[in-house]
Amino acid sequence: MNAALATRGILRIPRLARGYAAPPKPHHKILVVGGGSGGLSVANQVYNRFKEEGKALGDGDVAIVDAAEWHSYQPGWTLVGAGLQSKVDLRRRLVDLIPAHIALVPQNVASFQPEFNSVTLTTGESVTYDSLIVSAGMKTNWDNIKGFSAALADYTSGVSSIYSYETCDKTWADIESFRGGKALFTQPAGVIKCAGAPQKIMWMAWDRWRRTKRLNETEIEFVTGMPSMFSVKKYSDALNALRVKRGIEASFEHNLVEIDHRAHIAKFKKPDGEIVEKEYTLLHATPPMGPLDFIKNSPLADSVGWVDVDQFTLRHKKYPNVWSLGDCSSLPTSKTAAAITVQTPVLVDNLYRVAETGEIGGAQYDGYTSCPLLIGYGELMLAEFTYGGVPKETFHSMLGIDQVTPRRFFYHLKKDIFPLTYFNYMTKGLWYGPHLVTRPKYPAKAEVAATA
Ligand code: UQ1
Repeated sequence: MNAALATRGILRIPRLARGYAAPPKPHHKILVVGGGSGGLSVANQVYNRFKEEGKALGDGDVAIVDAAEWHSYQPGWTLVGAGLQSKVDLRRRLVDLIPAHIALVPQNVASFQPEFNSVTLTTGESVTYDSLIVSAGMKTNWDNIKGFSAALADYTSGVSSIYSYETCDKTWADIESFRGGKALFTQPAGVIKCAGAPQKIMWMAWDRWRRTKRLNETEIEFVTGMPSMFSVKKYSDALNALRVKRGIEASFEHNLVEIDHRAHIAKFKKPDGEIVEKEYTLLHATPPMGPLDFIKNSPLADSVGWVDVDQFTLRHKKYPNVWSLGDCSSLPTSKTAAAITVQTPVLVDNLYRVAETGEIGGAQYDGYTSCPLLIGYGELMLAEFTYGGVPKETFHSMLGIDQVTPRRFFYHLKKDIFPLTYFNYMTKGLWYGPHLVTRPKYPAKAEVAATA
């Protein structure tokens, strides 16, 4: 274990930026676009896999393209909003997370030229590759809600969001300074990352106000653009029952479109176009999200703007040396870090076999994703499911536990274990989610349509 990384943030040992990464070159064998959870995991796993097979790549053969100075553990922002974590402990300088054998191209991509195995950077330079892996994340469209940015910038507004590093601590400040009134928690219509987070922060606020005896003067409402509490019926039913039990109101298919933070009014649009106004004292809002423009406007995109990959192999449908995982991909599952832990080894196995034999192997992604639903201090419902919203619960198969029942152990997984495993294992390519630290093995050839 890298002692410097492991202890940073816990013992708070200050240290200088180290600049581990190898320097960029005009051509890299494997070019990874994005230095987030997916990019770091996949770059390291690809390098490690070639090495394990005795085909070690040279220093800088694998490169990550990303201009970001910081890399954030985004699943931790809910913990910050709930007062359980300090946000500075949840980020690292990106360059410090990249080992000496992987290069960092500290620029952003402007466009893709897959016919020429080339990407063009915002500087105008191009970089070529043998294989391209796109793991660039998704865009947060703050400005699609009128008045949102102005409300966030005013510290007296009572409006906050856990969906950015800058604003996640405002959420906790607002929860703590709340003295009763109406609290609204919103979720937009459409695809967002971690679709459970908009309600996790509501459950935590409810529990905080319960413990500090502020619930009597308080009305809470979950106002969501979606038709239900959650996309998987099993968990959705349980969450809805919990909502009723806790006396929380709900409005479904109400999409936040405008915040007037001087008047303390939020405006919602219903599917029929009707605008509904709600007054609030505290508003936790979730911005709408979507594909990044440089991907949407590229030949790699599907009709929506996601990188158009096969949902099982993660290989691009048109360009065979292009792969994608994580939030920017077209994979029809819920966008989470947990999903990336299962997508990464599948992508790596397929890329490795294609590079070595020219033929794809039998590694197939089943759509696994997870949503650790914080519902209070010491309580968490651990949703895990595959394509089609079919539950696939790790601790059910191991111990026969139904994960719809909240547990303290799940809470400690989310609060204490996952942040540690993230920086010590996942960003180094050593974490396989429900498989822990054991790399899953896949058949060399695709089994014919898995005959039942
Ligand atoms: C996981 O591996 C992971 O990454 C560190 C998470 O953090 C965001 C998760 O939320 C989950 C659920 C997993 C999956 C791991 C297990 C042991 C179920």
